This record gives sequence, structure tokens and C-alpha cells, in this order.
Amino acid sequence: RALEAVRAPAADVDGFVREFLRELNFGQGVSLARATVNDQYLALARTVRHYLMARWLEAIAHQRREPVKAVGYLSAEYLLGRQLDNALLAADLEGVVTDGLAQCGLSLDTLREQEEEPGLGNGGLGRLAACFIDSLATLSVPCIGYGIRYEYGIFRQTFVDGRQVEQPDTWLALGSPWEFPHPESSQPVNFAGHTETFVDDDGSERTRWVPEWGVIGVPYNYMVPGYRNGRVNTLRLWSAQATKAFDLSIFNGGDYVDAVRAQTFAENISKVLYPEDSTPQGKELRLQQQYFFVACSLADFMFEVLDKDFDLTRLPERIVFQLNDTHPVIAVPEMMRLLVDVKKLPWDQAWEITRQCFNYTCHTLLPEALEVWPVDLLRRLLPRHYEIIDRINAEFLADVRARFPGDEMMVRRMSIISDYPERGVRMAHLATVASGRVNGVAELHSQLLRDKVLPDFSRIWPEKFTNVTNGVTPRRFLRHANPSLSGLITEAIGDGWVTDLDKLQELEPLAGDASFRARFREVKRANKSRLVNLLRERDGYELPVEPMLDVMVKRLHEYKRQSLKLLHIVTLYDRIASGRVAASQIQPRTFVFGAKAAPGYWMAKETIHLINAVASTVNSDPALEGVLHVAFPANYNVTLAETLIPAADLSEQISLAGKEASGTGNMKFALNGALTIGTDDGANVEIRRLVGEDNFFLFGLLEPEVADLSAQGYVPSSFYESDDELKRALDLIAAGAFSGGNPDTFAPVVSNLLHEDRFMALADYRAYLDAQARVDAAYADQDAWSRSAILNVARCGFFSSDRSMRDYIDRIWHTDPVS
Ligand code: 26Y
Repeated sequence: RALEAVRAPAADVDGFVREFLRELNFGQGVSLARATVNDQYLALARTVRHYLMARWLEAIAHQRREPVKAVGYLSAEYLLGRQLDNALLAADLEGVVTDGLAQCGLSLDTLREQEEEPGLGNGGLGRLAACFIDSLATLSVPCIGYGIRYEYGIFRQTFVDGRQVEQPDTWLALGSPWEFPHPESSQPVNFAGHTETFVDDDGSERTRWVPEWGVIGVPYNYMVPGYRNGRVNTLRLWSAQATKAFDLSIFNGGDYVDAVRAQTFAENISKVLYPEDSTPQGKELRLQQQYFFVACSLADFMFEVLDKDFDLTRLPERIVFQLNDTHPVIAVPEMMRLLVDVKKLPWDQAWEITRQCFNYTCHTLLPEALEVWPVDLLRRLLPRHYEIIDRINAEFLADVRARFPGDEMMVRRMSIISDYPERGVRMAHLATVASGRVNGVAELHSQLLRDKVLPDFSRIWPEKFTNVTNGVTPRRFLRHANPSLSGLITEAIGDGWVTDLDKLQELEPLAGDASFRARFREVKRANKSRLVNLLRERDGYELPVEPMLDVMVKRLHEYKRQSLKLLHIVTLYDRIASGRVAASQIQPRTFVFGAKAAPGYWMAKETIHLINAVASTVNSDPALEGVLHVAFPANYNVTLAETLIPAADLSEQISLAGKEASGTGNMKFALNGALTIGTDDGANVEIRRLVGEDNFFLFGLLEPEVADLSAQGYVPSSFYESDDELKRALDLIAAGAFSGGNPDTFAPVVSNLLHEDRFMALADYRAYLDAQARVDAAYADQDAWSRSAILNVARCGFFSSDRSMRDYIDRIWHTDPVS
């Protein structure tokens, strides 16, 4: 035992300095005098790890020792954000580290800037996974997050002449101090080949898969520390490596160069995150990624975390896997394969176990975002899995036919394997059939999921469907990102809110306290100034601190309607430029955009170009100095969000009703005291209900109205013809006012809005401008505005991801915390 004991370094300044210098000297191999900032950062990160290590090892030992049920979160994306500050916060080391570094003549502020954030996700779904594992650790619920260690995360966005240009994200280049590779726990993963039947020793006929090639999955472990509770969970990300056997056969053939090439081929699997976040391309490599991480993860849990001879009929007592969208759904046939082919359980028993082990979260409403794998591809890459899916489908459809005799239309609609437009496997159907529970991510979304996306399924299995409204971690997005507001809150109500966000309700009376409101405004102003400084250094913007800060940050997508936001800005610009309104009559505003477009999403990229063009026109007009400014900092990511969100006055959540599943940025803004201008969509609905309709600027079509307008036949040009300001704004863009007089530059964007406008921006334009006028009027009364902003903070406790996790635990997982 004594030999096993891991002791953390003393949590005082001397203890820290000793350990830090030891890491610098023995870990980095440099003296303090010669150390670069990167050396210092790496040594610091490793030092901080040491403080968490004992708890981590204990949690891992406990998992193997005690028969507790764990959550296996299966997600192709984890958008983690920087690790250093999160670890310091969890371990309560910020003071000690700041002082200790100062003794060494170093500053924490400088070192934290050295960290490249792990951007292993596209947007909301990946960030949600990161918030969830943070909350589970804080709630002391055992969880292993499983995913992919992409060598290149989400691309780094740059602008060249206002257009998006993607650069590879080399987040590992300067070292990765937060990860622990465990090559000894590697898992083999096979692909392709064929299946064959054979007679087993016991005389039964069985199937085996004879694969054609394979790779090795090497796990990299990351600590997921709970907030000051001594719990450290694990995030286990898999990296693909070539197998020795694979190489050898080619080496033996004498072709060294081909052998090395084969290695590269295998390692491609975890090379890069796919940057599309809504339209699946049906790319073979993506299916390889999905199967790769899921196969590694199931084998890891079933045969490594559990004993090799564990009685798998009891598997549901030890694990519940959550499928983060359809991306990991190939886990379902993989578990069947492990149970039936490898462990030789009877099919029905295996299916019973499998159904108890999986639950599925859907994150979309757009039909084009639902993954359908072409049968030919799936069959070629995973022949045994295809057979298993086929049998699951046959048994499922037999059930449907028994319950609804003669309704072949229904059978076709529900089939896991579709015939049209090509034969394909509908992963959402497979997930629904195999899962105990299926959930949407906000109330409205869950309702639409039942009524519109999976209506037949919700009819036959109403009890399967449930809602869990998303949440965000208050540690990263309030306590860490907004130290000034955190300090003010803690001074007023104590620090219990960090792990019990409902406590923010206690702020409610302070909204009526003039001196508290004044301090709240000071905090906002300080946060704005922090942002203005950052944008000056990071992007060269010269922005005033005074104006209202109006922020729209999210992936660039037509349904999110960045173009509607642009039409507002262009209208304000036009009002002044045409002399209809004096600049002095306008409520000064700074607009900030942050958005990456999928590299292949042409219209999204044109919109980015237009935002930049409008920004440069507006920013260079001397008449608008101090009145209107537009900033579009490149490469919006978690790190930028952490400075941007606390500074915002106004949060733009303007998707077409019925299209945004939930949104989570909306929650982060409200929690940091921004007011929302938003449609009746996703979690906006719940935010508005909780903060009160007086403290939320609602506008736009409601979801049923959208459906009606669609059914009638939506004609965007009729809105253009009947609204003079809208016409002027679009004409201005079309005439080249933002493209040096060139009318061609943005013709496609204008024409798309005028003739297609799939997401009805023109229909909502007037309502949006009216709502913005209400915003201006409200902002003019700063005292009333701060009251509303404080009420937003006080009433947003519900949106903690701790609450989301409790909902999953109560309604879906039925797991217990460990002491
Ligand atoms: C299949 C592939 C192309 C794909 C890759 C990533 C499809 C979707 C995604 C990511 C989707 C996503 O981020 N969805 C967002 O999930 C958030 C968390 O639930 C929601 O708040 C948000 O409304 C939803 O768009």
C-alpha cells in the first residue's frame, strides 16, 4: 500500500515552486533561466496534473473494484477548450500558482496564452459533450467519455480578402501535457472482408467475420476533474495506428516504401475532424472513424474495465452508453457482434442486453442532417455489421406488421433500411429501435422530434421518448470566464452557486437594488474593455467601449440566419447614409460576429464574405465612428467565447422557429447577463419562460406559422416588394455598395434570399427590426436594462449542465454517485 500511495505535492507556494522547478528541470530538461514560454507552460501543466493524480488513480481503481454502474458517453466530438484554467479551478490552485510563478518571475497570464485549445468538435454538440463530462465529474458520477483523438481538430479560420480560408489546426505541435497515452491498452479494429458460416464445437451453426484489414486503437487518457470534490473521471480518446502484422506482410514482400505508405493509410483514420456539422457526406473515412472509436470503446469497457470473464448478462448493471447523435450508432451492431459472435450468447439474449445498454440523443430537426449510410458502403466496410442490422430490421418490421397488419406504407416509413433514393441504413431509426430512451435537447425540439422526425416510432413507443433540456457548465462559462461577475455574485450570495446554480435565484431581490445594479454595470463595462483589448491585439480592431455590444456567435448556417442580422445592420447603415436618420439619433452599437463555415458549404462562405464586406464599409465610414462598428474576429472558438460572452449586452438567437434543436450559446449569454433577442425556437422558449417575457425580446414566426407558410408556398420576393426598407437593404447589397461597386460579388447571396430563402429571413425581417427598435428603447434606460440583465442571471440556474445530468440520471441512466 505504501508503495502504491501517490502523494500530491504540498498545496502551498513552496510546494508548488519545488514541483514546478522539478518539472522544468527534469521533465523539460531546461533551467528556469533558459526556459521558453512553452517550456514554462508545459512544466506548469504537468505540475498541475500532479495535484489531481491521486484522486484520478483512486477513481480508476474504484471503477474496477466496485460493482457500480458507469456512464459511457459515446461522442465523435469533444470541444474541450483550454485545460489549464479548468484544472486550476477544479483543484483550487489559482492563488498558489499565481504566487508561485511570481516567485519564479513568471506570470500565469502569459503562460495560459500558450495553450492551444483542443478543438475536437464542430460546435454545439461537441461543446455539450464537454459540459456533460464536467458536470458528471462534479456530481461524482462515474463516467468514461469515449471519443477520437483527432490529430487535427476543427480548422483554424483565417480571412483573406474577407473570404474564409481554412488552415490545419496543429494543436499537438508544441506538446500535449494533458494526455496520457496507453499503448499497452490498445485495441485491434478490423474492417472489410467477408463473413462465413461454420459449425462450432458444440454443433451449432455460427457466423464469423473474416476481415481484410485492421488498425490498432491507442487510447489517450485525459483527466476530467470535478469541481473541488476530489473526483476525477476519464476521457479516453482513441488514436489510430498501423498494425505490425499488416506492415510485416508487405515488408516481407520486400516493398519497404509500400509498407510505410500502408502505415500512413491506417493512421488517416484519426487524422482529422470532419468540419461539416449538418450535412453528412456519406464519406467512407467518416464511417471508418465512427466504427473505429466505437469498436475500441466497447471492447475497452467490456473486456478491460470489466474482467475478461465478466458475466455479460449483467452488463446493464455496470454500464449505460449514451449515443451522442447518430455518429456512434454503429456501436449497436458492434455490441451484438461481440455478444453473439465472440461471446456466443443467443441472439435474443444479446438483443435484450444491448437494448438495455443504449440510449440515444438526437440533436437536429433538419432532415438532411440525419445520417443514412449507403448499403453498398456499409456492407463493404463492415459486412458482419450489415448482416446484424438486417436481422434487427427484419425482426423489428415483423413486429410492426404484427401490430399494424396491412400497413405496408408504415413498414416502409419505419424500416431501418430504406430503398429510396438509394438503399441506405437510417442510423436514427437503428438508434431508436435499439435504445431504451430517445431524447431531444429542449422541450420544443423533443416535441417536434416526436411529431415530425420520428412520428411513427413515438406512436408505437410513446414511453421511449423524453426530453432533457441542454445545459452549460457554470464552472467554465461563469466562474472561469467571468471572474468579475463571479466575484460580485459570490460577494452577494456566497459561492455555493458554482455547484448549485439554482442558488442564483437569491440574486433576484438585488435586481431592485440601485447600488447593486451600478456594480453590475461596472462589471459589464470592465468585461467590454477586456474584450476590446483582446480584439485589438488579436485582430487589430479599434472599437469603442461605450456602445451596446450585440453579439452573434455560432456556426454559419442558413437556418441560423446570420443574413437576417446583416439585413438589420445594412438597414441601419442605409438609414444614416441616405440621411433618413441622423447618426446622432441612432443608439450606438458594436456588432460582433463569430462563425466558421463548413469548407464545402458555399452559401455559408459567401455570407462570411458579405459580413466582412459590410464590416469594412461600416468601420471605415467616418460618419459612423462611435455609432456603428462591426467586428468579425476570425477563428471563433471556446477560448474567444470565454472573453466575448461576458462582455455582451445583447445575444442574437434568431434561427427560424423549429430549426434550432436547442442552442447552448443562448444559455451562456443569458447566464452572463446579456438580454436575448430571439425567435420562439429551441431552448429560447424555456429561457424566455424563465427570465420573463419582459426581459426577453421575442420576434418572428412561430413554428406552426412557419409550417403554414411553407404549405401555402412561401414567396420571399413578396416581402421584398412590400417593405421599402428591406428592398433598399437588398438593393444596396445588390448594387455593390459593399463590394466596391461590383454588383456581381454578392449577387448569389441576394438572389438566394430573394428567390429561395429556405429559412424565411425576409418573412421575419420587419418583426426583427421592430424588436431591435424595442431593444434600443430599452437600452436607453440603463437602469431598467441592468435590472433585466440581473434577472436573466438570477433566473438561469436551470441551464446548468449539472441539472441536465441529473435529468439524464433520473429519466434515463439510473446511475448513482459514488462517495
Ligand atoms: C453527421 C455530421 C455531418 C454531423 C456532425 C456534427 C452532424 C451534426 C453535427 C453537429 C450538430 C450539432 O452541433 N448540433 C447542435 O447540438 C447542440 C447540442 O445539443 C444544439 O444546442 C444545437 O441546437 C444543435 O444544432
